[in-house]
Parts: sequence; structure tokens; C-alpha cells
Amino acid sequence: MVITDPVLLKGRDPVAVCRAAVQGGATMLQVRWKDGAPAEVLELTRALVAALPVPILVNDRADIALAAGAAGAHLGWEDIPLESLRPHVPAGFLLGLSVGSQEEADRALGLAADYWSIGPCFATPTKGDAGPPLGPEGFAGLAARAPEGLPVIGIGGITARNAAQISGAGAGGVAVIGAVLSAPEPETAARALGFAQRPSGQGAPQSAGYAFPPPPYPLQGPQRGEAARPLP
Ligand code: TZP
Ligand code: MG
Repeated sequence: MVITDPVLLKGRDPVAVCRAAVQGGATMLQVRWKDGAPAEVLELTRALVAALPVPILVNDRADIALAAGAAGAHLGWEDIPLESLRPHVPAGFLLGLSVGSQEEADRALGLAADYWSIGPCFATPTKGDAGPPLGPEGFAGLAARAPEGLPVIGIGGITARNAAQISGAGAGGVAVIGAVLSAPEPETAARALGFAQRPSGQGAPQSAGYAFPPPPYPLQGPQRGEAARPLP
């Protein structure tokens, strides 16, 4: 998963950078724009949904994800509680949770998340309040607490040099910001992470309600958001 960040984009077109990341093998994208106005975040999410054939998630804002026809939302512990949201989103709408400690893992165990994003795996300059790095062992300890079969992905300080340590610790995928967005060539950087080739672990996040094409993704392929999904 490649996560957008307006600071690291440095004025580049987010759709172009994300397209390059997908060409390099990124299998999922997340819009993360903490101080973006809702209308701006919606516009960017819609643009990505229309342009790219991979699932698009929105950080924090399930309402924007729904309005944009995106695949889901990524939630932390200060966001709307997942259990409050789950009954009101369409079947198959992905809801991911951040897990960074045993306490959060215990809380997450009672919730119907589609995946856990565990981190920070390594030190990262991208998120000042990310907390101390877990390392591969800490990641493995939290991943082991996930329900059987639930996809777990690693986040925080992950690069092409250390991604294999997190895959080896049981991750079904990795989520990155800087490793792709700060790279001179995002496509090359995404390819170096080997998203599509990683061992499956417990599997990358998937949703029964959405038909996602397998990688590699044709960039002229079916556009996400085309099929209207009835609300329950
Ligand atoms: N959550 C935990 S660490 C982190 C987030 C959003 C930052 C990830 O960014 P990078 O640049 O891949 O370390
Ligand atoms: Mg959040």
C-alpha cells in the first residue's frame, strides 16, 4: 500500500505519482491528508478512484471514502469507532485499523476490522508521534495476536532494504509513504519494494464485496467506483 502525503508530494500531481506507484506494483493506495479540507480530500479521492484500478482507502474519513466510491477507510483510535461505522457501510467496504501496542491489539480483537496495520516497524521521520519502533520482533508479537486469517500489514520506516524483515515476521503486505513519495522515481521505488511479490503471510487486505483485479494492474483497465453499490 502506498499512502499519499501532501508534504512529501512537494507539489507534484498526486494522481501521477500514485499512477507511477501502481505501475511499479503498488496494490493499494491510501489518501492521507490530515489538514486537507473535506472537499479537497474528496476531490483527490475521486480522482484516484477514477484513474487507477486498485483499491483506494481514505485515512480517518469514512464519510469521504463513501462519497468518493472508494474501497474503504483506515481508522485510528481517535477516529470514529469502527464498531459504530461497520453497520452503516456497504458489505465489502474495507475498514482497516492501526495497531501499535498490545493494548491496541486487545481492543482491536473485539472489532470487525478487515486488516490491522501494525507499526511503526522502524523509526520514521514521516509521523512525529508514531512512537518507538517495534522492530520485526515487536511486529511479529502484535501480528501473532491478530485473529486467524486476518491480514496484517507493516507500516513505519519501511524501505526496500528492510521490507523483507517485516514480510518475514508475518506481514501480508507493507504500507509506505516516504519510500515511494520521497524517491526520485516512484515507479522504480515501488518496484524495489516488491509489493506484488511478497510472501502472502496472512494475505493482503481483500474484500469479498469488491472484485479487485490481480496485479500487475493494467492502467487502462476497469475503473474503480464504476459499479454502484447499494447501501444496506
Ligand atoms: N503510521 C504509523 S508510522 C506512519 C504512519 C502513518 C508513517 C509511515 O510513513 P513512512 O514514510 O513510510 O515511514
Ligand atoms: Mg486516523
